[in-house]
Amino acid sequence: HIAHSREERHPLAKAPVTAPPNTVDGFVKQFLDNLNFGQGVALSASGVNDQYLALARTVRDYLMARWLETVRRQLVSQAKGVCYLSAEYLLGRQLGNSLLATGLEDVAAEALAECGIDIADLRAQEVEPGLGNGGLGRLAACFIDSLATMSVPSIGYGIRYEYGIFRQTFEDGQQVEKPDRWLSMGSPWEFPHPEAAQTISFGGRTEQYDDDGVTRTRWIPDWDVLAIPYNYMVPGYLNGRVNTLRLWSAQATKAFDLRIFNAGDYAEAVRAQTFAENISKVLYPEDSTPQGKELRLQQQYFFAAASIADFLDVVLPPDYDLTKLPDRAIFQLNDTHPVIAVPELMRQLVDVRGLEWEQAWEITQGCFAYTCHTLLPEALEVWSVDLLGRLLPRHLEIIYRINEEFLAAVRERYGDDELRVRNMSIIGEHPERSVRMAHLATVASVKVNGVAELHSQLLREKVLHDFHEFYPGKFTNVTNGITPRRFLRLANKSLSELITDALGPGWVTDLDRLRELETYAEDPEFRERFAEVKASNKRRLNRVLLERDGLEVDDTHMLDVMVKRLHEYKRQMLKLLHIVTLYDGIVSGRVPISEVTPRTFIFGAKAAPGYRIAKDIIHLINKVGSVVNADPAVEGRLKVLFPPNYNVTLAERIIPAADLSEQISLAGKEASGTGNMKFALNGALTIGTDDGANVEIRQLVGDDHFFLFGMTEPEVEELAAKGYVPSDFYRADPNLRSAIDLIASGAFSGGDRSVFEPVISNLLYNDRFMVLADYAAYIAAQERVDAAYADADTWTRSAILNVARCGFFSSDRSMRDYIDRIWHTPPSF
Ligand code: GPV
Repeated sequence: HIAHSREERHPLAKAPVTAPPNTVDGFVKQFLDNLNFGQGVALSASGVNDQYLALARTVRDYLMARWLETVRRQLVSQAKGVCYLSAEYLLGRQLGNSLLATGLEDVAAEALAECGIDIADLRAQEVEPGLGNGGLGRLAACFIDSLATMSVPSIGYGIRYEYGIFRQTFEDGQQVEKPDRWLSMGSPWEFPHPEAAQTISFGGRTEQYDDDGVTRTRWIPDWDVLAIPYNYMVPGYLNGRVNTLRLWSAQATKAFDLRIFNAGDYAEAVRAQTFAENISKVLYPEDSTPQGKELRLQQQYFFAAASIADFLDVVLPPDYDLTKLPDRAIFQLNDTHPVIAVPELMRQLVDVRGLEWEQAWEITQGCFAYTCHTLLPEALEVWSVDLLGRLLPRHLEIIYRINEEFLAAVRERYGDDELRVRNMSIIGEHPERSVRMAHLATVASVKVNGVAELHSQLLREKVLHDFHEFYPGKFTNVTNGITPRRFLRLANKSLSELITDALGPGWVTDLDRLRELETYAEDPEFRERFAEVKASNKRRLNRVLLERDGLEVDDTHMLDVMVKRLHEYKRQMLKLLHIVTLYDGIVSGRVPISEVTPRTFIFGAKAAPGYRIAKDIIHLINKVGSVVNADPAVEGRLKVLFPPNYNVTLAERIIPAADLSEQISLAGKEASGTGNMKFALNGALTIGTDDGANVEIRQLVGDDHFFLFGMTEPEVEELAAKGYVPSDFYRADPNLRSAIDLIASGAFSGGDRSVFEPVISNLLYNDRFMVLADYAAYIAAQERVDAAYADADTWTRSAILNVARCGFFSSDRSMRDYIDRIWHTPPSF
């Protein structure tokens, strides 16, 4: 246990911990101390990495008093708090955010300048912790930022992957993955606590035993590993609060070596260690498409069990009355990845702490809430009973019993409606017997939420329809959000200054205040300043991409951006067909070059390493780019840029520079999207389908300031029902046919027609996400974009209105919704 209320003996320890003086001199002293005593180098002998690490530790020192105080107050108040359980946190760089949260940006820059150091060089040294794949992981990072800023008692639990999302490189236009060695240059933001390790067990069998006349079950596992907590600070914005993110790292136990491997064999013992430590070695790079790998289930149980044990044993005071747990904690399940925490809490309560099953189940059902992030059937996690039973035999028994009682209740309600029972069962039978984690999560949770209005509606009406009927009131919506600290204030300093000039400070934590910009949209001088901000962000992006990748961004071009994971349903192919159509128009002579709006297209996208067609599409984008960019007939009016390794750091540079935001998923497939919000808040206009949070963006900004196109979700359903034949669209539309034929002809593959044949036949004969069906509408919408962009001043007005009307998408608002509808955890101090 944390030293729960121990009297400090030394008078110095009784005094509150204080931060170093908030002055340039104070900062210099702390920095030099960290450099000399922490890094062990003199300033004159120090390199950039030494200096970066010393700077990081200095900012940390300023946060420390607040962190200790936050922990102390929570210990005293025992207020209800949120345990956010997430397998991913896509944090982005820490230094800039910490300087912002402490209000030290200017002091630090000046202090370092006095030491002859440009702080920008040190910022550039930081390798971002890429402990997530995409939207889901970034959402978790935004949420913990908002919780800290809103002073909500909360702790984030997750995995400290030694290797985060792979570093993407291109070789001859094809994606090649390199390991992300993010820890190799030092990790100044983390605090390991080996003394607070938890032992996590796996495998073995269960047995029943007699406990004073009561039959109980115990689990006799085969092997175990240690879970070592690493704490990270989560600073609130200028509010003196610092919450905790606790990430678990796997380490071998002695018992482990003995049990599975022969003692005395040194090489075997080391192999055992490697085996154990594999658990937190690497982030699985599949976004929305779980592969059902054993190591992944190990990861999930590892962090879920460590987090539950940590909360019960370390965070709660000793002898806590566990029947009160629902008044003290809510475990928020970020998708199904942590759902194994449900049977784990049951096991803790029943097997370890001796509660009755019924009582334990009531507690458990009061402590969990589940967020679903998808509609794609292949993204709904299932674990084969075989695998789960081998790895976690006791948990499988618990899941079976939960299911038995649940299905009994279903039968009681509906009679012997066996079809319904089969559809709702936590256990699926086809193609193999497996545990449906979304069903388990739904049964166990107080609330189930989708992540945008349309998504929540489709969950209720389709994916989890039977559950909605069975548990009316359990389902709710919380539309996603993004933190305005990182994605506006930090990423777009010039726009932030313009906003502050107009509105004064305060909007950063009260984003609805951006509404007040509406009147400024009518002010020509303000519009001019806004346009200059956009242009300067393009120039900054040009500098970044030039240095990073040797790519050039022309600040007179419209910047048309599609950045997100590469997924067929997101339809990067549709964007590419637009580009090929424009190019085809020029080279065929159908469109005079003078009529082509100069555009730079930027793509950013990683593909899961085993996702063949996604990698082919990356290859094709790069090849189209090489041809278009080099063709003199284009006269530089079209440029296709695909900087490799799109990540949070690059997003912070690209998004503020964008004019046009591409949000073109097939309606009904993108649960929410969050990039869409980041672009709109930074003054890009959206071209988008009626999908995910696009729907809400359009409702807020208005149809005149949003380029809507494509089928609606019901229209998609209708087309699917009557039988979608993509080649019909190919035959009927000469522009589409010509663009596809151009790719098929080998024009982008040195004449080799075989290279992109799989992409082409996938489009013509499969096209699961109906790219061809939406092509004509998309091209027409892009023509409306060109026409609108021709009137620069009107475009700028629309851009300002996008900023003014998107305050709703602050993750502070998302957190308020979770608090009001699900958590009931009021702010604390
Ligand atoms: I499931 N999402 C993700 O990034 N990874 C996943 O494994 C799954 C969902 C995304 C959705 O695709 C986005 O629409 C959504 O905005 C995001 O989660 C956050 O909710």
